[in-house]
Amino acid sequence: SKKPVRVAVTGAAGQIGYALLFRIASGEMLGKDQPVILQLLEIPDEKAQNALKGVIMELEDCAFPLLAGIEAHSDPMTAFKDTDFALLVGARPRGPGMERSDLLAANAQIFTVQGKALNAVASRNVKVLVVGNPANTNAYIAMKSAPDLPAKNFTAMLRLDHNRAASQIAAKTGKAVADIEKLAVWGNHSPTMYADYRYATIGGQSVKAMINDEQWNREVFLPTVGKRGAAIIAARGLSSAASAANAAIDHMRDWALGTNGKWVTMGIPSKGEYGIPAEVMFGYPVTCENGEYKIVEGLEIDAFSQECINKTLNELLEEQNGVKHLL
Ligand code: NAX
Repeated sequence: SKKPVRVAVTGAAGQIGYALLFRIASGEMLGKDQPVILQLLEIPDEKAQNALKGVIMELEDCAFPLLAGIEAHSDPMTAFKDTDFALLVGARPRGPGMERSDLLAANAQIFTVQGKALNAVASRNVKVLVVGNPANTNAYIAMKSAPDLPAKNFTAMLRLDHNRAASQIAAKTGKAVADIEKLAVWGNHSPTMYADYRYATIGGQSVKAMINDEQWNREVFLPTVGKRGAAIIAARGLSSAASAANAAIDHMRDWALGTNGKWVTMGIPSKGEYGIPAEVMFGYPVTCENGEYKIVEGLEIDAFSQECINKTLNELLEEQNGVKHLL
């Protein structure tokens, strides 16, 4: 049987953590033949550490055959030791009266510390996924704080936006979500993201031609996908957790095990593709093979798409500028 791999998860006692850990431990992320050791990080706060203990008791009680070990941590320097995968879910939420700049600064603090810890103790091949918001900028900060690790190992979660877009398209066309290919989401994980179905196909047929309604694209589809998180908060009284955890599983599984040529969306550091400045953590269509992602290149960007991409890029550059002095 395979040697266990180490999977670190931060914010492990939070609501995404609760929807995520059991699926990782059951083999849904890395395969039904891959044992895992969970290295769970929570803040030192007694309440959080107690909650983490409770989650660990439940993980134990599942008696997962693939779960080769569970560790509880309050320090990233031990939580990230030799880790092969790191899912950075824990972040500072926006409190009442908190300015955007305060939120950026609080998260910059967390992700500088965690980036440095990864740099110091993680496996040199660690695959990092940042879920905690602002996800792209937090991933950028962690990457910049880990100069000894390859920049390409740091990614941000755009997969929830991708999956939301796919489900809206399936509903609109009456087709199966599993049959949608070549969907892309560009930019920031925020309402400015640009979900782009111009190249998408279902059963080889063009989705754009099938829908044939540019007004629906601009006035219904894009706002629905962009504001889906807010719609879920309004309905549920809590932010999306199960769908976010599911997207994190999808992101890591596809990165590690490959997509068989299928396009997925990942937030990754730009190397200048599509005119995005280098190092910006940007949502791109990618394919994955042998543990590496590759940007789908050569897509034509029309005027409307360029406008959308510029908008989400400008927002990201603003966020990045807001934290530059803290790095
Ligand atoms: P919760 O507040 O339920 O859980 C967060 C947990 O993180 C808490 O238990 C907290 O103690 C812990 N935490 C905070 N700072 C930490 C640190 N420095 N080290 C370790 N643990 C720490 O939030 P939850 O609903 O689980 O959401 C987590 C994050 O995901 C939030 O930032 C949220 O905005 C973000 N999301 C990102 C999404 C994406 O697509 N990228 C979608 C879903 C979600 O909104």
